[in-house]
Amino acid sequence: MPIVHGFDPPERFVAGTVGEPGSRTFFLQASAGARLVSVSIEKQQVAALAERVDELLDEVIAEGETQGVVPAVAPFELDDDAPLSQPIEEEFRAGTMTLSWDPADERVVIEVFPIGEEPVELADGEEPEEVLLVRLEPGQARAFVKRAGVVVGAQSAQIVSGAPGIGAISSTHDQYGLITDYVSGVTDFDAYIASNPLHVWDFSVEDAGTTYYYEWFSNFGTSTASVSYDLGEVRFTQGLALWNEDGNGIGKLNILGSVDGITWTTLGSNLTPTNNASGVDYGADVFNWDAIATRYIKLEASQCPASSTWVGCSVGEVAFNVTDVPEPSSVAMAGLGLAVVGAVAARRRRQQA
Ligand SMILES: [Ca+2]
Ligand SMILES: [Ca+2]
Repeated sequence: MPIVHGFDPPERFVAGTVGEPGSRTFFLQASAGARLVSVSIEKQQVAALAERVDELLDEVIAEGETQGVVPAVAPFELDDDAPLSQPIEEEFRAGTMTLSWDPADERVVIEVFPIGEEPVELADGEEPEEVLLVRLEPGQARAFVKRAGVVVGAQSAQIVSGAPGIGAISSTHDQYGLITDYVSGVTDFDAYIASNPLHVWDFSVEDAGTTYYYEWFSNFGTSTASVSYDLGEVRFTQGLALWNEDGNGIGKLNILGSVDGITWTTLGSNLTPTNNASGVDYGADVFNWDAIATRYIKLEASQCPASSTWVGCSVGEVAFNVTDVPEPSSVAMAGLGLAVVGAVAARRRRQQA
């Protein structure tokens, strides 16, 4: 018989890290009472698990056959940004994981098998030596997902082609023009996008004699342009939100990612962002890819403008879906710093709104 580390439900089930950025080890950790089980896991597995748990709960809601409430997003009171519990003693390294819904108890059931002990690799009659079996209430499962996926803004941007253009490239990643702010590294990406956050259609605003830009346009006469965003450190990305400017938006889009800014991987090609109506506040298009370590993300825009007669490419805003598991201290720091930026942006929001 395998050793079953069972939790039904755990008091706590989180993914977290130990170590410095760049050499961090990821763990899944379940605990109840005095029992604490830690399983080491790859970043990619955390991302995949979080994504599939979210999808599973969405499907359960869509089927509408539960007695209890299955929350659409993580209940606020279940937020858990605390570090992993100590002592962290690795029980095993995670290999295959299974995910299912138990309709009788209304639990999300996660099984984690040790590497090399996956049921599919064992001969008939053999059993895995060990398994972590976690049965989560739906709210707990959403909270697990929330800890894993947040919206993040770039730290800086570089215009690769189409420079210098008109406006400010920084206004495409610092939340200027967004009607609903997010707290970078803290706000849940899916919940934020689900709220349909709009970007103002205006190009700029005057405030006390100073012009503040909301959008950036490439040089007049350019029907292609390229911009590279720097997340400031290697992050685990799985998508981005693009607010495609009204009028001079991007017709076709390629997205590339890189850890060093030299070697690029294609994350999306020949994409078609929404051709937003000119003179109307506009929402985001979300483009997803398989989670990958990236520091730089490049947009290659072509077939600009989407609808205007003024020849040029334009970006309203870009934000990234980051699915790593930041240390609580860095979450707090990022939240603090960007909350201040958000407050400034809000003050300078267009006057007529
Ligand atoms: Ca903007
Ligand atoms: Ca505009």
